[in-house]
Amino acid sequence: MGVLNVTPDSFSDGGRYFDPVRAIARGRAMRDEGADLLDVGGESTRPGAAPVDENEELRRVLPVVEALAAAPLSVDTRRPRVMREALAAGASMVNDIEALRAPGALEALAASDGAVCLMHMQGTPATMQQAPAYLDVVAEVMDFLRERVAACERAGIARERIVVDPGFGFGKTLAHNLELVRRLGEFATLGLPVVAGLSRKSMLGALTGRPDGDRVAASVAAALLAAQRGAKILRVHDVRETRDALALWHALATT
Ligand code: HH2
Repeated sequence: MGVLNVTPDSFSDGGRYFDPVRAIARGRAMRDEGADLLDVGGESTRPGAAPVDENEELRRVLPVVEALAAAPLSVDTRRPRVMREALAAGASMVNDIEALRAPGALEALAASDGAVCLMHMQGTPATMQQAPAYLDVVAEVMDFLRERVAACERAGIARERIVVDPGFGFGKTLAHNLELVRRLGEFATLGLPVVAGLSRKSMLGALTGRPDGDRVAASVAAALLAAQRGAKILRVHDVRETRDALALWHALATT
């Protein structure tokens, strides 16, 4: 899954693809590099980010979704209206960091045949990194995801349409993130495809001492480690480099 942030302020690529023409070109380039899915977002959710106006979010994402929706594409949003309009414009999946908790979000998905990525987050982007706390981060994240899957099923969204994501960096300390990577294999018990989004995140900066523009090597390593622990969808900025690493692992696994 290639990350396409149509925002002026995303943490690692904010502003680079804010112009829709550049965003569309970047989406096509990521597909050429081997992305099976693009994730188009119009609102930064980096720690401390302020919410974006709904009309502004639509203005950012819709032209890009329309231009790229001939192949699989998800829209990264928490807003039911953006979900509905993006699905109507051809998006095949909604990627929601709030796991469809906004009023009307379950209904927006249920009224479509789109897929959904349910992500765990403790708190909100504005405050989530202030004091994240868990007794057992893996158990609590899995309990939350189980509950959201059940809510989806009650709303009429079949399991076949659902993927889950532990939400690296969303209300988690470095120790929590490392524990989630270490025990990512346990998420297989949910019986659904697992998404892992570690690309360029601050935990990689904390471990390497590198700024967000210089975390490609750590990101590729993180993606590979997540894949080896069972992640089926890797949310990455650096598609070509991640593909190369996966090619090596697959060759070793299949020869
Ligand atoms: N991470 C970000 C945004 N959306 N969605 C899922 N499912 N999983 C993630 O880990 C995830 C996500 C944050 O990264 P990015 O889009 O690069 O930055 P920003 O939120 O600043 O736009």
